[in-house]
Amino acid sequence: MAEPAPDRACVINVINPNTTESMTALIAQAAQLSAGPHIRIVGRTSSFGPASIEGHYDEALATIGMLKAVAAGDAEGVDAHVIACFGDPGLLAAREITTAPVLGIAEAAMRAATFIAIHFSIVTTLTRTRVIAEHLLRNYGMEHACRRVRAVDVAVLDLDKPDANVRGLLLRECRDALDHDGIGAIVLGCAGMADLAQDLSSELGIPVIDGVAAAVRFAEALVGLKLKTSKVGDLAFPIPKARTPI
Ligand code: 2AL
Repeated sequence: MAEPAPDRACVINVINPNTTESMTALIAQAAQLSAGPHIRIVGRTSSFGPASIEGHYDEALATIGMLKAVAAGDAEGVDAHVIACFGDPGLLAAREITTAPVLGIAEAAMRAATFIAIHFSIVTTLTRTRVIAEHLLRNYGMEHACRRVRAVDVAVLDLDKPDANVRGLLLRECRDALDHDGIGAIVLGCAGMADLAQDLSSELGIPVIDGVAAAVRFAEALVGLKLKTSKVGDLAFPIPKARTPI
């Protein structure tokens, strides 16, 4: 029997909604490493907003730059978008303005966790950002599955600083979660932790889920299934009206 012709390359627009280029490079590399063959990752840095997203104000500002990055990806004809920040800032707004699938890394990681475990814990950056994950858990109907939202108290922009000992802190917090939370999986709560998941998983002997990889693979699956964001009902294009251009 003849082999099916490989699909044309699928292009995924991986948006870092903060304005830090070095973080985009880390995210894009992790995305490409976790993607299947025939997947091309376009890493895109927000052109507007905060250098890192660590609170509600940061999220509100970051949403504008993220939406511009979705529009830029659509103009290039990408097949799907990933919002690579664990607060999934502006996820539903992004789904309104495009027909391509849009995945947020928090939702993707949480859903991946529930496919392979009954309960999970999240390990995020600053204690202050825990409330963002808690709100998402409620919105996504995942409260029952998440045992605890933990933090290592490292700022997003310190994650790649060798002095911050991020691997050591994450290892300690994940081990504590494993010993005390009654969980089967751990979700990492920041895109800037994407390069650490596999190493932590091997060291701890428990699935450690990076949302960037999960979102890229779910995006691939939706593109493969030829499923697009529905324009019927709640995610229809925004109602035309006078708006200040973004
Ligand atoms: C994040 C993230 O993923 N990117 C960012 O700027 N802030 N999340 C977090 N919990 O701090």
